[in-house]
Amino acid sequence: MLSTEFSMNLLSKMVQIRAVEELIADDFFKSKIFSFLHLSIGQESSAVGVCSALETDDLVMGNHRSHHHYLAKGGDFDKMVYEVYGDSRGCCKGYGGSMHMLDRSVGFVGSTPILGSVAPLGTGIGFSIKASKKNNIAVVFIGDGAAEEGAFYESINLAALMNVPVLFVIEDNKYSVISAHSDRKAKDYSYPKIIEGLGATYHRMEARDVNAVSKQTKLMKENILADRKPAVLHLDVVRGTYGHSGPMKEKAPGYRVNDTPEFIEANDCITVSKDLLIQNGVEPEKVEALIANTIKETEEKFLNIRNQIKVRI
Ligand SMILES: Cc1ncc(C[n+]2csc(CCOP(=O)(O)OP(=O)(O)O)c2C)c(N)n1
Repeated sequence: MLSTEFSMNLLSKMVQIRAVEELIADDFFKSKIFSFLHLSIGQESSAVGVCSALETDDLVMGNHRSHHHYLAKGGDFDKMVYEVYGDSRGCCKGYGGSMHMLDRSVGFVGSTPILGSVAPLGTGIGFSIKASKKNNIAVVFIGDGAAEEGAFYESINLAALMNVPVLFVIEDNKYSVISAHSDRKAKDYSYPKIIEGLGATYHRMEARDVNAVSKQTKLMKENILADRKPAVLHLDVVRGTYGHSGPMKEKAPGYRVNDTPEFIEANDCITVSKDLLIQNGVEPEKVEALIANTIKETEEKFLNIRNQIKVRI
């Protein structure tokens, strides 16, 4: 059972991530953000839940959509905002932009937008952890589209062969840009058959409840360390109303036929996690105050940084 304080912290972290991404999206056209932008809005619970079960020395990598991974692992807020704007005070000195998050001090060892590349990197990082005899794991976040790259399967195979402590987290928002699973996968495609067939443990769940994600990650980390066997945590997430990339909201896009506004709202991870806290006895006023304070603090912090941005051209 997770403590109320722990669950409130998870909610606050998700709210912080969403608030800063909404501010960045709003500012995108008004200012000179040259970076590509992939928002994690709607998917915050996967990053926050997973990272809440990790220690600093568990090394995490993300992909092209990684603001939430970076902040959830404890990455420096100011350096992230600077990086998105191309400012030299950013976490990659402003050279990388939104798709290149990095904060080694908290065990966030990078994000890479080359789809699938994160998988072999994750196995390599896991191997370095094994070689240094630490009781930690590597964790890589990979989208459902990127998890179709051959490199993903090779990396699981190698990790299983060499007993590498690595957790691959598939963040499955159902789409690869605008292609749904049914457009991309053979009819009988089976995640468990493929992944377990390669020698890894496989678990699939919805990521709406951040606490459930946290508990499952903790369990899988323990098993990886005990069995010295890689694992795949397959998280079903619901992307918010923003498009695949960029700062624009999509209005009833043809490719997201089942993701009606009502469905997206009902499955929103912040709403679901907030409602669960209240159902478990936390006073609604306390939860609302936490959310309001987090948004206010995030806005103040963001504006403070935003006003000092020097754009690198
Ligand atoms: C090797 C490679 N091919 C194509 C792209 C262009 N691209 C960027 S994101 C993306 C879709 C990724 O889908 P998924 O992995 O499911 O992640 P999501 O964007 O849904 O979070 C594509 C095709 C790329 N970055 N790298």
